[in-house]
Amino acid sequence: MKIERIELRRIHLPYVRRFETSGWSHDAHTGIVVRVDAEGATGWGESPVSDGPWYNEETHHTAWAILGEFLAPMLLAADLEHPRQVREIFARVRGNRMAKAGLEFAVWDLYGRMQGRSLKELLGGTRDRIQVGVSVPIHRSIPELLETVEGYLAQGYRRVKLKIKPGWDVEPTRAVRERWPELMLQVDGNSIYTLEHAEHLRRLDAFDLLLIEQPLEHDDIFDHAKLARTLQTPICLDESIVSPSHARWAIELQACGVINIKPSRVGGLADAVEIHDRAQEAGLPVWCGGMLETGIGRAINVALASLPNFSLPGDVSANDRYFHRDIVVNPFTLNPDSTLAVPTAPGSGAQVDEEYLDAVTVARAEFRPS
Ligand code: NPG
Repeated sequence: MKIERIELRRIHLPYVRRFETSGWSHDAHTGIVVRVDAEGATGWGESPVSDGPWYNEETHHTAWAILGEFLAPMLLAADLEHPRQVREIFARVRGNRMAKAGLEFAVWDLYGRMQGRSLKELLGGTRDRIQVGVSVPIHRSIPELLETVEGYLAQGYRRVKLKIKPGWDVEPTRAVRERWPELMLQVDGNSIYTLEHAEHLRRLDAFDLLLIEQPLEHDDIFDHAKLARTLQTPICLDESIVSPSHARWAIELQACGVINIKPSRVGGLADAVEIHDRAQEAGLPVWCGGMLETGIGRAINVALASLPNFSLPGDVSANDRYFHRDIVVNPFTLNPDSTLAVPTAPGSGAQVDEEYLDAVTVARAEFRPS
C-alpha cells in the first residue's frame, strides 16, 4: 500500500474546564490531527501536543515541523504491507514521538478500515469494555476538590487520580480518602519531586493508594528505583518510559511496579504493544494514560486498553469530560460500571465530524508523493 495524501491540521478545541498539573495548565486542546488517504480509504490520527514543552519536549510547532519536513515525506516514499512497519520507516528520526505517533495511528486506522477489521482485533485486544477513571487537576481549595470528585463519582467514575505537587499533596489526598474510604485512588506528581522529598512522599503510604505516578524527573529511572525501595505504595512510571528499552530498564532496576502506557508518548501503537507485552512477562500491570485527546486519539487509546494486561483503570474518560462538542460524531459514553465500550467497527471506529473539524482548524498543510 502506498499513501497517496497526508493532511495535517492544527486545531484549537476548548476544554470543558481548565486542566492544571504540577507544572502547567491548559484551557484548550491545541494538537495536530493527521489524515492519510490511500486507495479510496481514509485513516485518522492525532498528535496530542500542546503549546509548550511542559510534559515532554514536543510542542505543536515542533511536531508540525517534524511531520512536514521529515515524517510525511518518509511515509509517502514507502510501500507498506502492515502498519507495524511505520516505526522502522521513522527510525532514523530521533525522539519526536508524538509527531511519529500521529501518523502511525492514522496508518493503523487506514489499514483497519481497508481490511474491515477493528483496531482492537488488529492489536490483539481481548476486552469488550475497558475500565476507566478520571484525572482530577490541581484545585485552589480542598472543598472545591471534594465537590469536583463528588461530581465525577455521581457520573459513575469509580477510580480517581489526583494531580499533586508540594503544598498540594498529603492534605488533599487525605481529604479525598477520608470522604471515600473505598474509592480506587491514585496520585500523579508529573516529575515535580526530588529524592529529598522521599520522607514527605512516604506520608502518602497512609492512604491506600493504587500507585504514585512519576514523582521524580521526567527522564529518570535510577532515582525512582531508589525511591521505590523506601515506599510501600507502588511507583508508576509515565514520562520516563518512552520506549520498550526504557520499560526493560525500569523493570530490571525495579524502578516501578506499574507502567502507564500512552501510545502517543512512546511513538505509536507498535511500541505501546511491545511495552505491554514486556510488562506482562515481568508480572507488572499496565494502564492506559491520557493526553486529553480528541475523539480520534481517544478511540486509539480505548482499542489499546482492550489488551489483556491493561488491568488497572485508564485515564480514558468519556468525551464529554473534556469537550462540550468533540470532532467525532460518535463520542464514548460512560457505562454505569465505570467502563467504555471498545469499538468493533473497522479501524479505530472514530467517525470524524469533518464540518466541526473544519470549524476548529487553525492551520492546514497537505503533502503528496514527490
Ligand atoms: O484524562 O486524558 C486525560 C488526562 C490524564 O492526567 C492526565 N494526563 O500527566 O498524565 C498526565 C496528564 C497530561 C495531560 C499530560 C495533558 C500532558 C498533557
